[in-house]
Amino acid sequence: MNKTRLISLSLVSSIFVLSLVAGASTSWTQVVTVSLTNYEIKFDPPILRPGTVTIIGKNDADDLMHEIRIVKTALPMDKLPLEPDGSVDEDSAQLTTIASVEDLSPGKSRAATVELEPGRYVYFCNKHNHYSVGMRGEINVQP
Ligand SMILES: [Cu+2]
Repeated sequence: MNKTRLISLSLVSSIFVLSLVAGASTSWTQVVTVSLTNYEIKFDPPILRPGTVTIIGKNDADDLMHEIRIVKTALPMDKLPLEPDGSVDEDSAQLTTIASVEDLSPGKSRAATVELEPGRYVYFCNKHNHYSVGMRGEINVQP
């Protein structure tokens, strides 16, 4: 093997490694766990990168059915428009649902995958009055 051939081989392998790294960064999926207990909802971590996010909802409550809803809105997390029963008005023009994991029975887990763009999102449980008693929070997607 002469010297020219060696150089071109090492160039090829460098390009191959670079394309592997680039491919990995575009297909990287973030995994977030959302745990729901009796009247608490926790999003971990609350700061995410833009791109594909798999949200795993885990209902750790004793006997309450929960759900997870993620919306895009300009409103503060505690000022979403409400229905008379204290649940969030999901049809309001002031919010757009981005993802949801509905009807999570106690002891169950379920996942949803969503594409998140940079910005601020509000998440909550919208079973009965769970939003009004504090099952809500905010996440930030930062480039
Ligand atoms: Cu709930």
